[in-house]
Amino acid sequence: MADLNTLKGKYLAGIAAAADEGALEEIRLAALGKKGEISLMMRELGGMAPEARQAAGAQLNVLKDEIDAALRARKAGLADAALDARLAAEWLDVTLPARPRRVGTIHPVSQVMDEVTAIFADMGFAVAEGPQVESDFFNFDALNIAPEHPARQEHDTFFMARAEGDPRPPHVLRTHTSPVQIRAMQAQGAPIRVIAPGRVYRMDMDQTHAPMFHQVEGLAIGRDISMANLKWTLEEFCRAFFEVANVELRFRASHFPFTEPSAEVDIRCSWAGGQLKIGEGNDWLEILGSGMVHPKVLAAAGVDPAEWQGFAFGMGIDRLAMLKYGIPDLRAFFESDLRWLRHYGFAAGDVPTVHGGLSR
Ligand code: 2NL
Repeated sequence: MADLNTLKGKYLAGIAAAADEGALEEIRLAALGKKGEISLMMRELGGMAPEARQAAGAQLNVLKDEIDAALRARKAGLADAALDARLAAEWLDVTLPARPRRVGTIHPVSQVMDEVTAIFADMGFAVAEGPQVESDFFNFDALNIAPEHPARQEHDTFFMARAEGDPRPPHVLRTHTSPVQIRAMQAQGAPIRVIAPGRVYRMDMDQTHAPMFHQVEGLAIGRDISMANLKWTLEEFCRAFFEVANVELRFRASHFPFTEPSAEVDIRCSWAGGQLKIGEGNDWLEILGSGMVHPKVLAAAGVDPAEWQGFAFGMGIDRLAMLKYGIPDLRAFFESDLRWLRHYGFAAGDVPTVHGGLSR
């Protein structure tokens, strides 16, 4: 029988030198496999004399256990080393701040809507909404826009289809959000303070006009609300919206069927160097239309004009967004160009508030 110490030395050296699990398995098969060296020697015990068999058997069993233990220890050592290597290679500092990755952006029109809403909410105005397909009555009649009034053509209204022979006037895509305020007055009565932001539609399409655009109208009705309250409200709005301490407004006499008197409002600005600065310079920029709500409009909305009066105003959101954020072309607003949206869009988490800042 081969010298067991030589065998032991050979296998333990092999095990110590094995570089991976595959090499260990080869050694196990060579020693302890069915046809392994130790297993064959065990089989030879059968032909031995009883005393010799007992001594050799015990020695072989010891050797077998030693090799087995060495295999297990080396296997565990290799696994530990592999884990250590992975831990060293794949470490990650989970305390590092996350890299912010924006998923989509807030469109400048939505941003300005949110800003305007936040400013007027701060002054006690509720937000009202209404249908975009509106009846002839709410879009025109209730607003003192008579059937033959030129505004009905000027507006270039989108009319909905009617069944042939239906004598009723067709519904329209609302040309302003005023009908929302008529509905709010009908539902709530006076006193009332609401703004109505939303989409409006007019048949118009060029560099500065789109067939769908956005408007915010505002309405404040009370027992003694005057033009003075209108002026303060609009000044306060402009200060907050344009984020400048000083604004100067100019009221120009104008005409709307739904207000009397009516005024268009300009804001002092400078275009020096092609850049708009609000509150300084010698230019004037028209930003909105306004006036005292016409008594006929109050009456059409179920509010007694002998008891109640108030102001209303309307402004275009898209143009305000272009002015405030330096956006040159209106048509890009509705093209859904991702590069444009990433450039002009706002982070979704930055909700505008009057106290926390409107835009960053
Ligand atoms: C403009 C002018 C204006 C109004 C809208 C209004 C609403 C009701 C009653 C009376 Cl319910 N008026 N809205 C008043 C004056 C002007 O808009 O240039 N908008 C872009």
